[in-house]
Amino acid sequence: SWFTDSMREGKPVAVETRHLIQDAVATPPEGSKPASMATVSQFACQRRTTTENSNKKITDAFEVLAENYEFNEMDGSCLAFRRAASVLKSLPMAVRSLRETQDLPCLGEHTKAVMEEVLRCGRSFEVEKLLSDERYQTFKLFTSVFGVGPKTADKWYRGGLRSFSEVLADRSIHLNQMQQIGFLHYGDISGVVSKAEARSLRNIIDEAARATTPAAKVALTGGFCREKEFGHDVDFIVTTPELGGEETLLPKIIDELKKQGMLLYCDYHPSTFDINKLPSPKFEAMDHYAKCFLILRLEGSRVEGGLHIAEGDNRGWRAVRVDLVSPPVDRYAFALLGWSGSRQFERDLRRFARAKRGMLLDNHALYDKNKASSVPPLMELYLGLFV
Ligand code: DCT
Ligand code: MG
Repeated sequence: SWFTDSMREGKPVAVETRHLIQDAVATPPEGSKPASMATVSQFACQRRTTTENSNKKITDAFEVLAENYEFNEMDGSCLAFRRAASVLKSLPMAVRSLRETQDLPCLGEHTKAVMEEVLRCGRSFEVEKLLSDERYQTFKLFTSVFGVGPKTADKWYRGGLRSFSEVLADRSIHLNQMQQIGFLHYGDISGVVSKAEARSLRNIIDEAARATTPAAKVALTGGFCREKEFGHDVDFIVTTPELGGEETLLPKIIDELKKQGMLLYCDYHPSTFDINKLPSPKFEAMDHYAKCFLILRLEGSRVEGGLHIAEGDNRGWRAVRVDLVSPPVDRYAFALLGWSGSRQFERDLRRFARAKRGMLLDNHALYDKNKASSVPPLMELYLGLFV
């Protein structure tokens, strides 16, 4: 590949990927009224992104509506509310009036109406109505089970089911393995994972990877690499410096975790990645790297400060969701960029690449349509991983 060729030839570090990212995440220049809402970009990747949120009341309302649109598979409206929430989250201050938001991007009539109500009354009638709506409540409950999406929730709801006990008692329902395990560990998996638990899992995955493949490297990604305090799972990228070595990496790590008695569930998907099929003409939600969706048994003794579980729970362990993805090392930078999140940031980074740079970005590559060639991945990231 170009990557190993340029390594061998000692070619200078490719910088185009970095420029794209730097351009994309650039804050407004000095003196351009950074606090002004007029300077806010329509691309999440060009906005300030912190974990602080000065407009939580409004964004919480937007997220309930977005979630309900997701349940109803109304993708356009769902995206509109997620985009609007993302814009408001990026503001350094609380919005006080609708007038202040007139120059903000991604706010339509509906989002503005909801926002106005929250500003005026402290809540939205539409959201309150939804929160007490039986269908919304039931979908929220059912989709909180690992392996249950809006389609299954809809089927159960239309079958007249409203609670877990009704689902479990219904003999006409066949739960797949994922859903069975989802119910079995429901209390643990529907709860959040703490930063300390994520750190402990990082050590566990690191040890399991290196026990079987000494040169293997593990990187924490997803919400915890964005400094989130809590997450619904813990995401890792694992690879080896040797191209091709990644093919056996996940099965070996899975075996090791099993040997240690930690593996409660494993859904492994081998790689379907084919470098000759790049660039992908259409963005696909899931990349082609080998990956596995796991549920691990995490011992409290391995977590600094203890497990994040209910007081009085004396089991000494909990179940946690862990995702591992294993790209070939020359794809590492793109995999890391794609898995770091947030979802909105990733979506807009791809949109920015296409609309503003004439480039196609996905978790495998950055392709320059103008030059009809792929842009080499960030060498610094690669080097950072293996020094
Ligand atoms: N991702 C994406 N598009 C999606 C889903 C995920 O680009 N539709 C990327 C961004 C985040 C990363 O994959 C991991 O996904 P999650 O674990 O779902 O997100 P997270 O940011 O880690 O959030 P959480 O804390 O809830 O796990
Ligand atoms: Mg995550």
